[in-house]
Amino acid sequence: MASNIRYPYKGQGDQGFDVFAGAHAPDALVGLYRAMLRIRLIEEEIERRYHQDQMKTPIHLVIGQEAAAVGCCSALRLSDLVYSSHRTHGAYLAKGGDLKMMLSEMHCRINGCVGSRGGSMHLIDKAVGMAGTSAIVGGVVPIAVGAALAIQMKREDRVVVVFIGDATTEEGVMAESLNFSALKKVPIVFFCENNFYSVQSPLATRQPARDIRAWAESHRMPALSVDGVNVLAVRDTVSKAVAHARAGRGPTFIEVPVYRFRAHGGAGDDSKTGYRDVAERAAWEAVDPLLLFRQFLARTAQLTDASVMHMEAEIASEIAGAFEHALASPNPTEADLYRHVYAD
Ligand SMILES: Cc1ncc(C[n+]2csc(CCOP(=O)(O)OP(=O)(O)O)c2C)c(N)n1
Repeated sequence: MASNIRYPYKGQGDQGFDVFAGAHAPDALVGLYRAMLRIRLIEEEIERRYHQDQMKTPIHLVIGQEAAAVGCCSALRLSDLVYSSHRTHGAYLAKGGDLKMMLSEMHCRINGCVGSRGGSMHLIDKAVGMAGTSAIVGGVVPIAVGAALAIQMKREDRVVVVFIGDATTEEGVMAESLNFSALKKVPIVFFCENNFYSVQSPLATRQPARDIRAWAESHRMPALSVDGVNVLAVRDTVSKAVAHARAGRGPTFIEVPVYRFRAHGGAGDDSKTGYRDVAERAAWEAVDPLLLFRQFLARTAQLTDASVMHMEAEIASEIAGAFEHALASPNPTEADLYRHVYAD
């Protein structure tokens, strides 16, 4: 099977928590775990209900990639802006996007976060800086660069992070965006979740054997790699890139190796179709970001089974309430179709 997979490597995930933990209050560490757990449980409930066909939207689950979203967004301020591609759920929730509005959107209700026009691939919540997403691979990247340019021109004290996948680095607009950002030193972080697949095509069938990080660096900007299953390492690396941008020193590219435990789209896993090895997925599941961090927090006496059960119950109740809210929400009317339409 053609593959450029370099991870998981020996000791991944577990090796790093001690290194970073000292910089955080224990409450903050538990908060990061809770944020990842919340995304996992929301995703599992979406997956569980998806076959009921009440959610009228494609979905791209982030189960397995939670440490990347939470580590990244926890390094940002509310006023910072996040843009993302089609795999939106993690970034939206980690940036603080409203769950009820997200689920209403996924049920095509008028009180959805974009008024039932976008579905799961277009989650926006401007109140928390979740600024824009696009289903067109690479489409959001120049929009994010433009937002960073506007911030620079208006001398605002904020930064932009754009979530992209490994396949996005194959789009022409990516080279233009890296070039322009490096030239103008706009305050942006390119956050590349490399999950090694584009739909069902492995990296090796799409790119020559190259190091994505080094490719980005060749555009004359700092480029870093960070262990995407270690929430603290991700947070630390993004914090450095954000400080660099805030200081007016321009963009940073971060490559974040991760693995999606589910299919490219929809519910369940699609490994049985043969495009990826079931054993490969199992190796990554052994370094599940939630599992490793929970083990670390238990070992350092910051989390107990009872406290996790309490968290799970609280989150389950929030999720049930949010689904109830979405299902009880009104559908758009015909008149709603014409709102935001400016041409005859
Ligand atoms: C311009 C464009 N080409 C193709 C597609 C179809 N498509 C949707 S998602 C996807 C894979 C994108 O992979 P990646 O950017 O690595 O993100 P991932 O899905 O792995 O998170 C493709 C090819 C698209 N939406 N837009």
